[in-house]
This record gives sequence, C-alpha cells and structure tokens, in this order.
Amino acid sequence: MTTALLVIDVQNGFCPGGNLAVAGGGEIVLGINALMADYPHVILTQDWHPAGHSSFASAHEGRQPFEIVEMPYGPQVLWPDHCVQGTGDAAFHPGLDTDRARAVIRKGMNPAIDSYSAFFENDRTTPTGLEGLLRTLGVTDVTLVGLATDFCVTYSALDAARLGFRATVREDLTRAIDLDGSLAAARDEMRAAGVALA
Ligand code: VGL
Ligand code: ZN
Repeated sequence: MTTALLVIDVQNGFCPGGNLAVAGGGEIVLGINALMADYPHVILTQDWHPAGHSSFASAHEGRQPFEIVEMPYGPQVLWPDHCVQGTGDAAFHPGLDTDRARAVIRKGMNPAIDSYSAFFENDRTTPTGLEGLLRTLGVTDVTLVGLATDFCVTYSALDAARLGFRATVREDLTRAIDLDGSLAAARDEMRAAGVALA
C-alpha cells in the first residue's frame, strides 16, 4: 500500500480575502503542512481559470454568482470570478509548504468546462493526468485535504474511489462553501461511494 496526500486548491481565492472565500479556509494550512511529513507523495491542485471562464457568472449575461445554469455537461453553479491564471487570487496560500510537492495539477483551464475534480473535468471524462501519475508511482490509497469540502474535495474523492483508489477525506483539514445543504449532500455521496470520512 502506498498513499499519496492530495492537497486540493489551498489558494488565496478560497481563503478569507479571496474572491471565492471559504469560511475558515486559512485555518487548515498549518495542519496540512504538518501532515505532509507522513506521506511519500504530496500532490497539490490549483484551480487555474482563464479570464472569462464559463463557470464565472460574469460570463453569462444577466446571471448572478451562485445561480445554476445548464451546461452541455450538466448543471453548473456560476461563481464569482476567481483563481484567474497568474493572479494573486490563484496563488497558493502564502503559508502552504509547497516544497514537498511532487506535482501541481492545474485544472479548470478549458474555457468551456469547469473542473472541480483533481482527476477529470466536469464532463467526467476529460482527464487531468493525475490518475496516470498516481498509477506510475504505485499509489493505491489517497488522503484528501483542502478546499472546498463540498466541491473540489468531494469531486476528487468520488473520482478517486471510482478509479479504484482507497480514498480518505480528513474533514478536520477541509472547509466547506455549503451552498443550500451542499455539504450534507456531499458527505452522503462520499459515504455511499465508500470514501472514508476521518
Ligand atoms: C472550487 C468552486 C469553483 C473548489 C473551485 O476548489 O472547491 N469551487 N472552483
Ligand atoms: Zn474554480
């Protein structure tokens, strides 16, 4: 058994002061840094959108952030502009230890498709390459931490389980957006998929 630590989107944009701030987002940084020492492989993800990305409400005439629209790949929550490539909002939280990261997986780069999961874009089929990286490293198990629990962490954990990795979410090292009960729904879905919530 070989376990990788997947650190999901610990970026300024999801921390207080960021464009899509998650309450308490900054509180988990030191705990995540400490956890890295226990893992042979540490992989970071980075939400990395081109300006004008189709997941931004500002790209849809007359729409407001947090409304839901139908996209060709299914329903999509519209977000405030966030994590635009090369901006401070997209940078990792300054306290995050990035030295031990073997790889940074960037996602959400296709202007037409959002990408919550570290493994696939939201069409659930276009890969990021993370699965191949983990398999060539001999990884069998993944532990997930980061932001936000009910979106990128959950999507990543569900895909990991679907791909046959044993997946554990360290809930103490995640924080949620919790839009209309999305956290409870995400936890139910993860439990049903066999993801361990620790
Ligand atoms: C995320 C919404 C939009 C996340 C990313 O990291 O959970 N949520 N983009
Ligand atoms: Zn995003």
